[in-house]
Amino acid sequence: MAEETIFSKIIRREIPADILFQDELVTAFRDINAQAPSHILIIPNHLIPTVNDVKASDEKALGRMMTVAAKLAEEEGIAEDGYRLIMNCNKHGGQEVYHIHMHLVGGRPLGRMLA
Ligand code: IU
Repeated sequence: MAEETIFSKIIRREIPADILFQDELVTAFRDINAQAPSHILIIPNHLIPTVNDVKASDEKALGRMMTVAAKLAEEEGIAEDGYRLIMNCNKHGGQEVYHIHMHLVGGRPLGRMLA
């Protein structure tokens, strides 16, 4: 069994976070170290440590992460100008929290860098 991270506590609301959306599959909250005016993390409610661990049975939650990203981008007012969705995997990808998460980053020009 993979070890829980702080994100499981955020999902269960055991520690505070600025949660913008939650349903039976996913949770979205503001990143505590925002890199842009809008920086939101969208995560599955069940623990998947890295993208390498993704299974076909996770597809429903992963699809929901995308629809929630689009909805939140609209709500943040960044949909038209644009934004970036990022998922980091393992050491070279710069992953720090081993519960997969999609970064939704926008609100300023992000340049040509991938991350
Ligand atoms: P990474 O893709 O694993 O590098 O991103 C982890 C992100 O989680 C990073 O941007 C942190 O600022 C963010 N984060 C958070 O929002 N709240 C927390 O309690 C912790 C990390 I720990």
